Amino acid sequence: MASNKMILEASAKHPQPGTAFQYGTAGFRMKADLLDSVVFRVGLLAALRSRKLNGQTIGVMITASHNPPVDNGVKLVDPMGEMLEGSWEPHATLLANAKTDQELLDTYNWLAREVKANTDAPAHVIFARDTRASGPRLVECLTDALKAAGAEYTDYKILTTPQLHYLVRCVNTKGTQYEYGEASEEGYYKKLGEAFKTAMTHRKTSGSVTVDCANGVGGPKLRELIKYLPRGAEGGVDIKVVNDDVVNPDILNSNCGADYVKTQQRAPPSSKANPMDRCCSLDGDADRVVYYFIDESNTFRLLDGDRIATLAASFIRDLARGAGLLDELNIGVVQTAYANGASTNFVTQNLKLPVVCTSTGVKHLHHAAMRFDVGVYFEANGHGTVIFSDRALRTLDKYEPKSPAQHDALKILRALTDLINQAVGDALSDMLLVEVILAHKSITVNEWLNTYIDLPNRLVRVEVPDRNNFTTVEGTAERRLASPAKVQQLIDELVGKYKQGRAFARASGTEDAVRVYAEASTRAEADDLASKVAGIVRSQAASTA
Ligand code: 16G
Ligand code: MG
Repeated sequence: MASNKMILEASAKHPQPGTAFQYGTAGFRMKADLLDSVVFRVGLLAALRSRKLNGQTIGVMITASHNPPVDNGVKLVDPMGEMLEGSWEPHATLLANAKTDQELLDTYNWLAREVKANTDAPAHVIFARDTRASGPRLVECLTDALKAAGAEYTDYKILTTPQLHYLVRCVNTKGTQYEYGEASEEGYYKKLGEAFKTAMTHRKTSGSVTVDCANGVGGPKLRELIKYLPRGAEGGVDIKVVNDDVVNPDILNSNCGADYVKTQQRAPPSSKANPMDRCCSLDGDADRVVYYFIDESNTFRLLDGDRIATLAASFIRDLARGAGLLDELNIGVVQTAYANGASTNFVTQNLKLPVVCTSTGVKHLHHAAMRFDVGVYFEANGHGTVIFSDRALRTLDKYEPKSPAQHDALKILRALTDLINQAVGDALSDMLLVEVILAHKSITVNEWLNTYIDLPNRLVRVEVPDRNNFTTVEGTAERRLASPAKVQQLIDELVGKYKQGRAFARASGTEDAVRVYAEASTRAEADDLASKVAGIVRSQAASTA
């Protein structure tokens, strides 16, 4: 039973450090030293959220993903394993910013009345953390809150972010017609392992895949998953695990991992890969993956989230056609404005599938993907998954194949619905999906790359005095600026001068900067466009400061 006195006493152990916090695209994230009170308060909110949702289980993940080891973060997971509902983000911010213990208690009780949650009703919370040194301390802050709020909880210790999302969905669907899987870490491996085996029937991967685990939680979890997967010789896959040292927490995300590879456009310096070897990198909490290889002329070649999306969309479309279900299933692709224009053209013109563009951040893409029967969504940075609607699952379930070929295609499609994490983008599951597709299409990474040619592009980070001066026009998926005045007009006039030119600027949701993206038909033009748009942003930022 929760009591005001218990919350006050527990809160006194975790005072607010006088910092202003904001629940952003990836929850709260910053220097771990500053997070004790934040995590405590997130615990209170998790209990409230569970109570609001009739005692359904809410997840709390403690991680700072690809950030440096001194950082940490915390985010909430809703009952079906999706991100916290947007309307609750301001509640998290409000609790995190209460200055004193009494103000926190008052805000908590006010919030409970506001959302109509009974603070004495049952509450269930499960949580996990990545491998950061600050994790155990932050877990104590969390459990202090859950005890004080009278919530029942389970500590799943160290997990990848997508594993926690999986567990939340399993717990909440247990015993229903939507039962997602066994609510245990082992259940996760078993589900992926069996689906992979089925999807690989009569296929084999060529060579091996080297997986850089960013020295994060993905390393030990991938080693565990491998025990459930058939090897290459058995019609499975040979996986070489590298950068999986989690004993020394200081090397997490250091010169390796998906973020390094994507932003530096190079393989980790530690890589021993030979030309044409298939490689991929996970990020620190294993919810992002990008592929790459070094080509025969020793040039680094990246296969990012756009490439995974086009590969998956083309495979699924072919399977749906093979099964005789192409007209039954509404398949679509969701991207952000950062997707290379060539990938968008490939999907609409070659695959003849619709593309939807949304704002940056997984929750926006996930939401848009839910409007399709099969929604393929990826950010260029490697966050993404494929989600199947209930209608799609029912269609696949009851369909009677009319030929052996249809039977085979249907079998693979059904296996994909289990292989692909339906709750959230999952690097381990996405990596297995790519391996399955490459085996089925019997193509190399080079052939995958040559499916279409990317437009040259450039991303520039512009530091500005106040990024909040840069707002976007609603409904444009952050592709057009509403303010500062005139800035969009200047960008438009400029873009018109470049062949296949496209450029946009938006305020980052995670740091104090404006990001500029530009693409054009040649490298020189893309670079020139990006630097000129950055120049416009800089001068407009200065004039509004
Ligand atoms: C967060 C988002 C990521 C997005 C990035 C954009 C999640 C889990 N993470 O890391 O999807 O690409 O922010 O950062 O949604 P930016 O706003 O600084 O460009
Ligand atoms: Mg991540």
